[in-house]
Amino acid sequence: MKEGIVVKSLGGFYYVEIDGEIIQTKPRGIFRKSEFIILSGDRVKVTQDAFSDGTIEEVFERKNVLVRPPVANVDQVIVVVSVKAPQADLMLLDKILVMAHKKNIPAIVCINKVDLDDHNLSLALKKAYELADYKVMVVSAIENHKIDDLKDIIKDKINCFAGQSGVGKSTLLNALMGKRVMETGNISKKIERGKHTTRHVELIKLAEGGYLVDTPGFTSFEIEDMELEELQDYFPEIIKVEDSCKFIGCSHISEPHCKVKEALDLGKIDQGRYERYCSLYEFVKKVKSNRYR
Ligand SMILES: Nc1nc2c(ncn2[C@@H]2O[C@H](COP(=O)(O)OP(=O)(O)OP(=O)(O)O)[C@@H](O)[C@H]2O)c(=O)[nH]1
Ligand SMILES: [Mg+2]
Ligand SMILES: [Zn+2]
Repeated sequence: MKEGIVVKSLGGFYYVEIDGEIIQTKPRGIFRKSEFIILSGDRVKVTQDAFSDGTIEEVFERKNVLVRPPVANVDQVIVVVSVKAPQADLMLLDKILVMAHKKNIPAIVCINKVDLDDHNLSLALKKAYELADYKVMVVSAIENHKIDDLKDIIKDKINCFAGQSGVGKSTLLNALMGKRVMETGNISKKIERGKHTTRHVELIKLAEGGYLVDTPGFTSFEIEDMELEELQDYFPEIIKVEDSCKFIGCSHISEPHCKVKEALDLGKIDQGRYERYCSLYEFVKKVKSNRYR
C-alpha cells in the first residue's frame, strides 16, 4: 500500500502521484457505489500490482474542500485581479476572500498587469488589502515582473487560482512554469465552452515543489449561506479593532461609538473595503429575511 495525491481525474480514472510518479488508478468498488466523490487534491492509499491499474483503497480525511473548482486540501487561494483590462472587480475579490476565510483557507491577493498601470492603482489596492493583513503581490505575467517572488510564496503548497475571467491566471501559470501549459486569452474561452463534459481539475506540479490549480474565471460568485453576525469575522481588519463593540453586538454599520468606524476615520481600514462589508451585510440580511418570511 502506497500513499499519494490525486492530481487529476479523467474518463473514470484517477491519476495519483506517488513518489514523483503518476499512476493510473480506479477507486475500489465501494467508492463507486457510494455518493462520495474523490477529488483532485485528495490524499489516498493505493495498491498496485505489475499488470493492472492501481486501486484507490482509502481516502484520507480532508482538510477542506473548494466547490469552484472542486478540489480538496487547498493550502492557499491566490485571488488574481488586474489593474486594467478587465478593471478590477473588488466586490468579487472580497466575496472570494470572505469565502476562503470561512473555509479557513489562507488567501493572498495578486494584482496582475502592473505593466498597464498608469495611475498607480496597484499601490492603492496594495495598501487597502495590506491594511487587512493580506499578503499582496503586484506582478506582470507578460513582463515576468516579480514572478520569482510569487514562486517563493506558492512553493510546497497546494495553490488554487481564483478570480475574474481575463485577469491573467493562465498567463501567470505559464510564467510560473516557464512554458506554455495552459491556453490563454480568447482561445481558452473557446476551449472552455466546448469542454463541458471533460472539464477536469488538474493539480499542476511546480518545479519548486507544490501544485497549482488553474481555474476558469468566475462570471458570478455569491457568498454561501452564513449568519449575519458571522460576516464581520471574515474581515481581518475588522477583527483587529472591534474588540469592545463586537462584545455588545455591534454590526459596525450605524451604531454609535463603533470601534470600526473609529478605525475607518483614522485610516486604519480602507473606505472601499468597509463599504463592501456594508453591502455584503445588507445582502446577507436580505437573504435571511426572504428565507424566514
Ligand atoms: N498587459 C498584460 N496582459 C496580460 C498580462 N497577463 C495576461 N495578460 C493578457 O490578458 C489576457 C487574458 O489572459 P488569461 O491568462 O487567458 O486570463 P485568465 O485569467 O486565465 O482568463 P480565464 O481563463 O477566462 O479565467 C490575455 O490576452 C493575456 O495575454 C499582463 O501581465 N500584462
Ligand atoms: Mg485561464
Ligand atoms: Zn462596531
